[in-house]
Amino acid sequence: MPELSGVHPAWLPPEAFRAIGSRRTLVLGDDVLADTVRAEVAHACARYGGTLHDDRDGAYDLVLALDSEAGVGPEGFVLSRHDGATTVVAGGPAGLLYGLFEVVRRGETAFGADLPAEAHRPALRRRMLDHWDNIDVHPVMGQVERGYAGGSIFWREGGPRDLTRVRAYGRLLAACGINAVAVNNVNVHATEARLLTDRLGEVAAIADELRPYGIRVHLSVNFASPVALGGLATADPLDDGVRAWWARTTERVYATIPDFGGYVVKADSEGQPGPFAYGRDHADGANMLADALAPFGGVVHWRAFVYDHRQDWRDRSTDRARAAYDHFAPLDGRFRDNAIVQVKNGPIDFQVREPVSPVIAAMPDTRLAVELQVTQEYTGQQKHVCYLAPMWREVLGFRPWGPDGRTVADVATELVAVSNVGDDPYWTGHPLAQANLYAFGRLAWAPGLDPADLLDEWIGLTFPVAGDPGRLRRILHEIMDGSWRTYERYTAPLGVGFMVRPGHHYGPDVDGYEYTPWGTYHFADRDGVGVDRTRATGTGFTGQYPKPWSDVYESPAKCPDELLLFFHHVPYGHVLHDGTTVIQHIYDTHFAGAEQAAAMRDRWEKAAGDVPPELHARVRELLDEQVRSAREWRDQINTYFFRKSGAADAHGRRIY
Ligand code: GCW
Repeated sequence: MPELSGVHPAWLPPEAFRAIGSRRTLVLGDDVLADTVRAEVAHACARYGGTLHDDRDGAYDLVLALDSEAGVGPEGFVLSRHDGATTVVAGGPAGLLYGLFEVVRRGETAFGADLPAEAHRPALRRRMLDHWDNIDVHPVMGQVERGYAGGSIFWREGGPRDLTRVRAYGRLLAACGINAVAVNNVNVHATEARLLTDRLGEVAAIADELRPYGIRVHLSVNFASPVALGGLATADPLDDGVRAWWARTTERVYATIPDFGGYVVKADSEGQPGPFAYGRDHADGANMLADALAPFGGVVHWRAFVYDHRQDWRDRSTDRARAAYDHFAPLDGRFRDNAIVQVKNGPIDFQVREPVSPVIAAMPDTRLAVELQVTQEYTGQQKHVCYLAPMWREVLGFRPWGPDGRTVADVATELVAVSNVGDDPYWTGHPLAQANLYAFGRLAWAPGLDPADLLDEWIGLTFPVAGDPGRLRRILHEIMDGSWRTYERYTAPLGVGFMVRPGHHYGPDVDGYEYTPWGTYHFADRDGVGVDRTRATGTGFTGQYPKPWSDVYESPAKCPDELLLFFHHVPYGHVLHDGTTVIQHIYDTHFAGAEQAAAMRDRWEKAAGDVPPELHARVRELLDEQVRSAREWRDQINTYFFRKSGAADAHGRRIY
């Protein structure tokens, strides 16, 4: 448990271990993860005066032991307390580790009142973070694509870096339940492609650091590797030579990293190579890699983020929202068991508000991973406070087949997210963005958890307050609980997306993408705004949903307001369910959102004595930027729609 100088401890400051560290603890088990648990306890005891034991005969305050018959799976554990002893009985070594962190989370309460046996096990078997890290620094994208927290924690200036921090990272991830990490960008450039072959040692070194925390390493690979790295004439997935190349290459990977997790692939998407060049489909491509990985127990994550990024904006028949379903739904049933189709939560691209992707309900015979974006590409780029757990909770709890059907969390076999971590001292750039990383892991473990409770957990661990802990908690809840909706208010009205600056995606630019090839349009004209995706008169996208949603979304009267303009093109005078018109809603939400951003900044001032001064100053500076940016959004959006519609604000506020 490296304590790193100059690096914020996030949700594992030494104080988080106070309750354990001052007690007598018995740890039983003899594998690498049990060793980690022992090391954690020993470290805490050295600080707080408790003791670590390995002898069953004795009186202990905390017992952590293994029992494969516990009935909670290899990662689960049963927690209980009676007769003055708290017990964690784990189904496997990983359960021991997760049990320890559950006790950490509870702190003193874990050693208070008796607790009847509580079984804990993860809802999703793989809980994975994808890094979009490059080895080289890209002239436009920087080192981490869509990274807002500095450079990569894995590589610096073209080579591997000191990995001490990666061990600490693994520890943080294990403490919130994450068990897999893909280390490199899904856009696999020439240098990074070699991580599969002659630079594999760099991946092995990362795996060594993460292994003690139960985290397996995955690698993004370039589909054209047989050509680029192997010197073959083709990367055709049905070609015997190509298949043999992948089999050989994969065998070498496992010889070096025996617990390697598998490959992540972005194919035929935004210019990445894929099976289409050879007249093959995504199942052919994914299955070839799945076959290479199967003998070693590996998996391939094959991304469904496939669409035409060279669309002619004049072409009204192509709808980017339809693309993933059109490509993948017909392939259901054809993917191998160890090929996992990885679907973004929404049909477009991580916008602040999107419906749930219809692909999730369309592939009953395929293993699906749902992909979220923790890095805040479209949600304020870690300059804005935007606590995303409420959005993810909505996604995971969405019932594609209606109120009596299963949820997204029931359908998905795993949850993946794009990491928001870099080499920044606070890990995530914005110190409060740590909460998103924490909440992602916890929701992947237990999708039913309440976002406000998760925030509470995170606050309690991260800010051990000397003074009045209630005040800081209150302030952070006031700032963060509703921050996603606040961000939505001052940016994206009623499900319109992509009104951002092209390229870097920060700040407003209403028409920035309107006449581009990217397929992300709002179609605002003098009469109305929104995308007609109905079956009756539009692109037919609503038909990709099962009932009742195919009917709900089809009807402008039934469609939830927050998605109205995602599914319909309506006049500015269209009346929403709350009685306001669309244009008045745009004005009202943008004025309110900008005001709420300013109120966040005022609240934060009151926390000045409750957090370290540098952290307070960093957040204050960022809030200044958030307030400035929210005003800019307010004024550009309001002015744009005022000029288009000519409709005055009912309250006569200033529009330019
Ligand atoms: O959101 C978009 C990003 C790209 C990213 C792509 C993807 C890694 O703008 O930077 O590429 O999605 O998910 O593949």
